[in-house]
Amino acid sequence: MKKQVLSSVLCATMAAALLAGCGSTSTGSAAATSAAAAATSQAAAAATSAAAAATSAAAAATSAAAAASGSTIKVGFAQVGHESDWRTASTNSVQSALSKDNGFDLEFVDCDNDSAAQLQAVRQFIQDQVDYIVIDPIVSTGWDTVLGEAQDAGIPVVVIDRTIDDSDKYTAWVGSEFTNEGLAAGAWLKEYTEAKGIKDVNVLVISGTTGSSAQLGRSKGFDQYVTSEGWNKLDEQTGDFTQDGGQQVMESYCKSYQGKFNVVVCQNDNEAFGAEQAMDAAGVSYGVDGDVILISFDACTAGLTDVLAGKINADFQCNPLQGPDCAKIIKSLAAGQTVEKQTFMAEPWYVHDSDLTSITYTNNAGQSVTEDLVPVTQDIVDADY
Ligand code: GZL
Repeated sequence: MKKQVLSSVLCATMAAALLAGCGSTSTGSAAATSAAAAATSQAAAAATSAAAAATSAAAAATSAAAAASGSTIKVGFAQVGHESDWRTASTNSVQSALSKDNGFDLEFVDCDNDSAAQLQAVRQFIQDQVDYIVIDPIVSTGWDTVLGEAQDAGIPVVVIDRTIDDSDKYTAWVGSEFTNEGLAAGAWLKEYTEAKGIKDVNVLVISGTTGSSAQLGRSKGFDQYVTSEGWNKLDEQTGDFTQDGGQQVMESYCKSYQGKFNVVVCQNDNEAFGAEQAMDAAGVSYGVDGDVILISFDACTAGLTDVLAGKINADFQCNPLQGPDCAKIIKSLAAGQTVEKQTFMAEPWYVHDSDLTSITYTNNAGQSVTEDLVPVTQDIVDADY
């Protein structure tokens, strides 16, 4: 059944419950992103627990309606893969929000970081005549043809996390402003090196999956500071968002640039864990008491644990919990309502030291923003995704 007609009670319950929780904002501009990103750790922790409460409240309301209507919403989800802690949290968030109890029949495909397999999965969903398709696109291009096929089949597409940059034939997107993540990292490094009196900044970058919007945005944002501050970026190679990838690249860097670098930027926590292993083996000290400043992205639980321990100096969160928003969007569409084209996730910037309390930078929308830096505590680690 293509359309799920839900009672106004269910929609009101869903809207109230989910608006209380998942820390996202619906906006056409990045302004709300920067405001939301200023959320404190307590707000983030509260949002996490509220999101859990919201999801269970919505489940109760939705399962009643689904039982009453006797139908469920069939959804095909083509996930990037299983490359990182972040990805595991993303998969769990979508699977728990689009569960049978919540009125969904979810067809899940792990595309194992293979773009051809991901396109094939979407075409299979079209063949299976699902009601909706959810995609987390491995790379940001090559999508217009298959999205046109979904459109011709009358199947709305919801994109989560990474962006599709060569087509707008999808109904909604929920995710992060990746360029702002890179800009925030650059703004923090500027403040940090100035406060520490570090004049020569020699940077090595371990980037994410080449061509993914997360990699493109983080590189674009950080490189604006490399240029404006005159930092010396010695090299940038992809670690493909994996721990093995981060370790292999860092092993090579330790040989090629021995004694020449004092900053390592890893575009996700799993790469940072691999880089730590390689620097340990090479006898290179890093972190708040080391010779090398280590910057990471995602701020997963294990990443924040390393920030608390002083191994990672700063970790720029990328929020993986798009499940509740995804469910809310699909339920709204099933009820014949319109939805925002873009929904940005709220995401704090975490640091070890508390001497710097905020950063000010010009975000990707050209606005000057000031955002909190959140010193990591055990409570924050315990409340994380
Ligand atoms: C970013 C997400 C990235 C994470 C990585 O939104 O797509 O992919 O930063 C993950 O950990 O593998």
